[in-house]
Amino acid sequence: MEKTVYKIVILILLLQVKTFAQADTQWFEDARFGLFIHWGLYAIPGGVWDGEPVHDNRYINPYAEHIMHLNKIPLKTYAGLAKEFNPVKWDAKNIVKMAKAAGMKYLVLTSKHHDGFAMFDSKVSDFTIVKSTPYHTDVAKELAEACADEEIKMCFYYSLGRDWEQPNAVGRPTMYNDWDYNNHDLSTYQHYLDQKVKPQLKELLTQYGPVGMIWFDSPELTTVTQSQEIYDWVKKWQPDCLVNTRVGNKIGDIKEMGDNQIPREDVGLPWQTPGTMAESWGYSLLDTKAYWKSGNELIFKLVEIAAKGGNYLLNIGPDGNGALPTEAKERLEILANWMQTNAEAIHSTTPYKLPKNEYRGYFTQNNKAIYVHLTETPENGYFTMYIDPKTIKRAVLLTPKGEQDLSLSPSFGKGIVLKLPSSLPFTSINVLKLYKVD
Ligand code: H79
Repeated sequence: MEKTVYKIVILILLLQVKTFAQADTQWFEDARFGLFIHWGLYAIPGGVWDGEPVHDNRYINPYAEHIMHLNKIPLKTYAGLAKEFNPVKWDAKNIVKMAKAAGMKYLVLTSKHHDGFAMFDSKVSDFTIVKSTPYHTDVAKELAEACADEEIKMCFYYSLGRDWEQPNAVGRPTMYNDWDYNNHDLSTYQHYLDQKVKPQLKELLTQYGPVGMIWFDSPELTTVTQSQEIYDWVKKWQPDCLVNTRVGNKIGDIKEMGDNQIPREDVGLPWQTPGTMAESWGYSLLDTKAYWKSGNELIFKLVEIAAKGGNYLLNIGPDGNGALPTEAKERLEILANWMQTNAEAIHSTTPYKLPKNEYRGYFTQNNKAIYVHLTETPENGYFTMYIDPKTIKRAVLLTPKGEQDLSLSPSFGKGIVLKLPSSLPFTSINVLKLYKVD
């Protein structure tokens, strides 16, 4: 009897530790797909300064949003872009609608990129869209409201270790603003955290309703103590707000992969791949046709990531007028068209591992079904799979007109044979749904 009580007490204690120590990442894992928006003053030059494309031998096509750093543009000159920032074509509601149609469940706005410019109403800085542009509009608020209407989680990107407006944001050599300032004293970094980062994070977490995630970038030389301090600071204002691992030092709730990096297999923890449609994240005139991934390629990436248990955070970069490049719109439409039929094979699914890797496709599952994502179409018109036929009660193809039944028969050994229709609805990936026996 005493032992039982003892066990129960330990169990209760363990459960509490779990609730306190682990953030609830369920909404994030169910989402699988989100929209990244890189937008700031850099959208105006779009990678071209004084008529010259920005050049850097370390890139295939230099990032337009890094132009201030790559060209060592003095802050005073760069800040002059703010006077030209009047994005009359910006339409927050429409962007959120497009994201919703594409099956994206969260949206991440660059509230402050490396240039240090706030795309929200910040009282602790004068370098903001509200104070220093003729537009005077809090676009973060517009997006947050539109997201609330469409039940999309609003999230904010925040450049942590790099801020080229700040003399105290000292980091790795050559990465911070050493063209305007002559401060190389790393000990001043804490002042920057105290005077800009923490107050701005407080604003982001108190002015815009519930925030799904703070998406930190470039921790640079942030120490373990500082990463923990920033992580705790976010939780202080919104305990449910998730933090990605780019807060630094392996701290965070969501494992952030490298930019455009997809891991070989499921990494176990909730994870995310941020990805571009072309090269730059911000709007770039240098992103010519050669650099754009096709809509179908993006579908392949979404499926690969979902099948490995991760999330795809796909980026768009509105231009200086606030308009989306036609290429980005087209791709969002292709994704929306695919998701309209196949979203159930992406949202709220987990990876399904074939016991024998006989087919090079991708698999997801939920309680009701296993989804086979056909990355190649068998030319003989049949699909075979190593699985106990007694566990599958029905097989269908997902089509824009609804589920189309497929003839399902056991194989000679342990497996099933499905007859595919002569024409399949999608040129990218077609999804077979195998209903599990209850
Ligand atoms: O916001 C997007 C990018 O602008 C940002 N992360 C995504 C989400 C990003 N910042 N830095 N990087 C990506 C990697 C590039 C770092 C650089 Fe370099 C350092 C560019 C120039 C110096 C290393 C050395 C890479 C190229 C040369």
